[in-house]
Amino acid sequence: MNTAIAHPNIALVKYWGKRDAALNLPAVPSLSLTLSGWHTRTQVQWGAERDELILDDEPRTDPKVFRVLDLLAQHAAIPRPPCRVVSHNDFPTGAGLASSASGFAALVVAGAGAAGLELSRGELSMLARRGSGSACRSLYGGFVQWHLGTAPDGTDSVAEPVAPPEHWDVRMVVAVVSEGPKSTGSTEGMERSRKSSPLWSTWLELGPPLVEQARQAVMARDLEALGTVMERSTYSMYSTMFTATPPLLYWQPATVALLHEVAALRARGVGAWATMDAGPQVKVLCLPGDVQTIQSALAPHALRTLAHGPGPGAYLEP
Ligand code: 2P0
Repeated sequence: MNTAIAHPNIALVKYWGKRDAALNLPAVPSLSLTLSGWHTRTQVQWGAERDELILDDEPRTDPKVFRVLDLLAQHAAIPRPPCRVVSHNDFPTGAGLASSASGFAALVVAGAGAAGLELSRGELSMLARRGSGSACRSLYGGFVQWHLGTAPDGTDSVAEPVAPPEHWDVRMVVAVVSEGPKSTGSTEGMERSRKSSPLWSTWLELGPPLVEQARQAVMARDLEALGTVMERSTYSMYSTMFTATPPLLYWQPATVALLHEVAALRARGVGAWATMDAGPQVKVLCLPGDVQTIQSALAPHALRTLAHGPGPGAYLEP
C-alpha cells in the first residue's frame, strides 16, 4: 500500500496569498471542485538507498517533497528513512493546471501508506497543505472548502468536503492555451501581490463572503449564482496581480480571446462561466448538456479542450 492516486482541483473561489508562508496558511478561505479525468499517480518507497525523486520519468530535485515526508514522520513520531518517490502526471506539470495540488495530495497519501500510518483525512489535508496550499483540497472529492482557520500553528486550516461528487454533475471545460511551465510560480506571484498591490486589503475582505456565497450556490445547485461568484473571485484575484509591481501577466492573447468567447456564449443564453489560475489556461464551468457547444466555440483559440466532471478525493491504490 504505497501508491496513491489524486486528482487536481480547480478553485471556484480562489486562494491567493499567505498569512504565514512557513506554515502555508492562507490569507483567504477558498472553495474548489476536484476534477475527474486527469490524475497524479505517486509511489513512495519508505526505505531506499537515498532520497530520490522521479517526476514524469525524469530525476528531479525538489526539497519540498522530502520536507513534507519529514513532516509526515514527525507528525507520527517515527524516524524517516531515505525515500524513493516516483510520480507521474497525465497532464502538463506546472502550467497552471493544478499539478502541485494533486502532486502533494498523492504524496502524503502514498507516504502515509508506505510508512504503515493510519492518519485521518484532516491530518493528511494539513500535511498536504505544507507542500502546496491548494493540495489540502485534493484530499476530498467533489466540492471542497479550505478553511482560513485562526490557530497560529495552522491545525484548523484544513480542507473539508462541502458536497460529494455525486451531489451535482457539473463540468469544467479546460481550454489549454500553453503547455509550458508558468513564467512566475504561484508562491512568488502571491507574495508579490500581497507586498505590492494597493488592492490587497480589499481582496482579503472579499474572501469570506465569496466562499459563503459559493457554498450556498453549490448546496442549491444554482449554476448562475456559482458561476457569477467564481468570475468575481477570479477577476478580483487578477486585479491584485495586474496592480502588483512588477505586474503579473499570466494571460496570453488566446486567454483574452477565450474570455470573449465565454461572454459571447452567455449572451446567446449558454450557461458558461470562466475562471483562470496562475497561468494562461481558461476553465469554463457549465452543465454537461452545454459541453459540446462550449468546446466548439473555444476550440479555434486553444491547443486543445477537455471536459472533466467532479472527481474523487485522493486514495491509496488497493
Ligand atoms: C487556487 N492557485 O486556489 C489558486 C488560484 C492559483 C490561483 O492555489 O504557494 O500551488 O504552493 O501554496 O497551491 C496555486 O498555488 O501555491 C493556487 P503554494 P499553490 O487554486
